[in-house]
Amino acid sequence: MVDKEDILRRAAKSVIEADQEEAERVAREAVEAGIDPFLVINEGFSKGMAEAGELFERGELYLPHLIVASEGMVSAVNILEAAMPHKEEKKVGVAVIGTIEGDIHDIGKGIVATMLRVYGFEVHDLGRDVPLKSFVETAKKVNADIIGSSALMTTTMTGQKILEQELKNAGLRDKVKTMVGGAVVTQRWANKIGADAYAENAIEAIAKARELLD
Ligand code: HCB
Repeated sequence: MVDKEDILRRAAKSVIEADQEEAERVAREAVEAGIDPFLVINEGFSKGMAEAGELFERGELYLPHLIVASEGMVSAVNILEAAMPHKEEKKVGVAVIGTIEGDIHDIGKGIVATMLRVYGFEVHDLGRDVPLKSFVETAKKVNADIIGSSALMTTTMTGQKILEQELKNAGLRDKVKTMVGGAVVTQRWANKIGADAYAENAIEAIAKARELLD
């Protein structure tokens, strides 16, 4: 019998220890045991990544370790995402999502994109290091209802502010809602730059995106 708490603990540990094989094993075991894939991502792998980030900040863990840890988390998340059921049959809205230019962090953005898909959004994921003009052009092209931007660094969060202005310049700001997120981003930042919503995690992102479209 697979113990849920044990799975969550092992998921976090596999990221901290940058053990890709164990990360994939834990993900597969979680799927086989029917444990909510999102719970495993949020309460297991993401917690491990947050702890790895703290160790990195304190100089107790180095960048190459973080890179391997990220690869392990990405493959585990892929296994879990493939097991997520589709919750909505009807299309809820059109979302454009990406990580702001200059920023290559894309794990969290990827999770938000998947969750939006699971909850019925048509998602256009532009990837990472995305030029601001691509957000604007894609939003126009696909007639987006919402743009979700992700920034993990203080140097790139300013791009979210410029994006607000670029959308105004393109005459799109009244037609599209904006949502911001990423480790360094806060509700205060969202208010300051005039974004429509801030989401701390993927679950909140779904709730906020739905609220904005209502
Ligand atoms: Co990176 N890194 N990193 N990093 N990194 C951070 C972000 C620091 C905070 C670590 C630190 O110093 N404490 C720091 C930024 C400092 C700052 O500006 N304040 C940092 C740095 C400095 C760097 C480099 C510059 C390091 C270097 O080269 N010297 C470099 C970046 C180069 C660049 O981008 N140009 C770098 C590189 C890396 C990797 C490659 C090793 C790896 C990224 C791999 C990848 O993404 N493919 C990495 C990682 C993994 C991290 C940490 C440890 C974890 C980030 C992560 O994936 N978290 C991070 C420390 C931290 O965040 N505490 C560290 C897990 C996900 C699930 O959480 O917050 O990203 P999330 O997403 C959540 C949430 O925010 C929300 O929902 C998601 C799911 O729940 N959300 C949204 C996210 N986007 C949203 C968008 C929306 O619209 C709505 C909600």
